This record gives sequence, structure tokens and C-alpha cells, in this order.
Amino acid sequence: MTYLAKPKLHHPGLPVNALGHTRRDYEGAVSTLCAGCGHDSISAALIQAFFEMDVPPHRVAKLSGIGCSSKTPTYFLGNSHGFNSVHGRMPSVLTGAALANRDLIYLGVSGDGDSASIGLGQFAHVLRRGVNMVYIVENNGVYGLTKGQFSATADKGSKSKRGATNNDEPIDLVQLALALGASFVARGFSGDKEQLVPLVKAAVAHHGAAFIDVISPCVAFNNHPGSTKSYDYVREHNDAVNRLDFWPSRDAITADYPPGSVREVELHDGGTVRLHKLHDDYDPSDKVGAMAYMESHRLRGEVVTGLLYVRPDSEDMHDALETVERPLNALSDADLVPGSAALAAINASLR
Ligand SMILES: Cc1ncc(C[n+]2csc(CCOP(=O)(O)OP(=O)(O)O)c2C)c(N)n1
Ligand code: SF4
Ligand SMILES: [Mg+2]
Repeated sequence: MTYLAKPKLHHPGLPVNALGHTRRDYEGAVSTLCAGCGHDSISAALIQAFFEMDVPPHRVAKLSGIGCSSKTPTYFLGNSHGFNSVHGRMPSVLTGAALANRDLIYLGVSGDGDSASIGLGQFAHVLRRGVNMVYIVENNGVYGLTKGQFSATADKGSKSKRGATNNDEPIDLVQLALALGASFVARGFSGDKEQLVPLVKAAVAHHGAAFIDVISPCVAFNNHPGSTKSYDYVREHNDAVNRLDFWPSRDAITADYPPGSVREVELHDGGTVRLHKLHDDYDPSDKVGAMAYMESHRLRGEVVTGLLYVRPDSEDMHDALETVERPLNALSDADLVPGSAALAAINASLR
């Protein structure tokens, strides 16, 4: 319960990262979600990823919409900036914040209802603009917070807890993100932290719009036979195309893998993602191939996970707009009011 304060004390032997922080420094308030909710496992993966990446918590801004998923930023990175916005509107708030201060790591946390229904337009534009962020949808196929209505990502033919059948075609947010121009697209499963943690790290190191769809079962309303977003279904139908390791730029890569089964992708900040190919025919730099692969496996009822697409030379919104390097609040009066000579030069350039 959030009214129960978490004890600040911790075991003196807890491991610390390069900043001298323990994992506990990356936690938040005690979760109020249902025990077993997939969203809590995603929070745990985020805590681990940011701790292991030695990210100073004050350099992170968490933004969310409305839903059980959108409540989760309260439960991790308690020492970071946070903004719980309105339903489906997180992307525009995040875009504004990113424009004002490009020095922070932006983490958008949303749900399938928040992003695929009321917020679908916002989802589309934040990805096509290439906002430098990690956008996570905690995808359970239902509106958990409002008691389990089908969401737009529920598969056609899947059954609700009360036995009703969903007759509508699903929106696959991964396919949509690819079509919209996201330069990093991945899918994870809340029940597979080993896969999710490196996906999060790679997304943080990526320069541009990084999207991760995380299948996250709702134990209260969508974890029964007939659901395609239950723990059992995803475990049985998970088709992982690759496994990855992430090395920050400062670490030398020492591991040795057999050639042919590994592919390295260097990220913007000099970090490296090493992909262990589980399917030899899968190439995460081939966008058209990725789209075809997703669709053919979706039709077979399989849930494709892993790093699905990455464009290492990606640009972001700031590159396109040629915005100033410094955060707006760090600009001086002289920067903001450059004087009449500068104005005359601008006017002359427009004549
Ligand atoms: C403008 C507006 N419309 C409707 C609602 C009611 N509402 C709250 S959360 C929610 C859906 C949340 O679903 P999802 O984003 O999938 O989150 P989950 O709870 O499943 O994690 C809805 C419809 C609202 N809060 N605001
Ligand atoms: S209702 Fe579902 S999504 Fe919400 S906390 Fe409970 S299990 Fe999680
Ligand atoms: Mg949901």
C-alpha cells in the first residue's frame, strides 16, 4: 500500500553500482497492484536495468497516462522526475518535456487501452516524430483498471473472463510502430526478465523513438483459458527471434560466441547490443522482412518477442528540428534576446 512507507534501511552488504547506489535507490513506493500482475514484473525489470546502467535517477523523467500500467511509475525510480498525465495523452506531454530539456532520459509508460484506443493518435505522432524516448506499453489485452473490458489489442476470437468472445480485429502495436517509423521496436514478456532487462537497456541507449510492447498478463481479468494474453498462452506460443546482451560503451566486450549465430549492433552512445540469433533467417535491420515475419506469425497465433527492428544510424526530433543543444531553462537572456542585428539578419534571410 502506498500509505505504508518503505523502510529506507537496507542490508549493508547490498551490491552498489558505479554511482554507489543500491538497487533500493531505484525502487519506488510499495505497489498497490494485484499480486501476480505482470506490470509489477516490468517495474522490477526497469529497476534492474537502470541500476545496472548506472543511470543517476535524477536524469530520468517518467511519464504515463491512466490505467494500472500508468500507475506503475510510482513503484519504480522514486528519485526520478514523474508526470502522471491524462488518459492517452502521455505522448504529447513527453514531447513537450523532451523539447524543453533534451538532457533527460524520457520513459513513457502506457497501457494497451491508453495507447491503442483513446491515445492511438498520440501514439502515432510521437513515434513518427522520432522523439528520443523509451515508450513501453504494458499490454494485457484489457482495460484492467476499469474491470476488464476488451482492449483494442485483444485478439479476435479470444474470450473474456465471463465467456464473451471478442469479434474485432486486434491492433498489433509492434506492426503499427514499424509502419509509423519507430527506429527501435521490440516485444518482451513480463514473465521473461532475462530478455526484458537487456531490451530496456538497449532502448535507453538508442537515439530516437524506441518502442517496447511488453505482454503483461492481468491476473484479475485476463489470465484464463481462451485469453491470448495469459501467462500460459504466452509461455506456450512465445517465438523469441533473438536473445540479446547489452554492453555500455565503457565496457569491453569479452564474451566469445560461435560466429554465424551472433550479430552486433552498435548504438548511438557507443554501447553495443549483441544479438544471439535464435532464427537464422531473422534480420532485425530488415524492416520489410520484420513486418512480414510479424504478420505471418501473428496469423498462426504466435507471439514474436525479442529485438524486432533497429536502425542504428537513426535520427531524433532534435536532429530534424535543429534545436539548441542546451535545455531551454539553461539559456541566458543573451541567448534568448540576441538583439536587433540578429533579427535583421533573420529577416534578410527570408526576403
Ligand atoms: C478520458 C477518460 N476516459 C476513460 C477513462 C476510464 N479509464 C481509466 S483507465 C482506462 C483503461 C486503461 O486500460 P489500459 O491502458 O490497458 O491499462 P491497464 O489498466 O490495463 O494497465 C479507462 C478506459 C478515463 N480515466 N479517462
Ligand atoms: S486489475 Fe489487472 S492490470 Fe490491474 S493491477 Fe490487477 S492484475 Fe494488474
Ligand atoms: Mg491494459
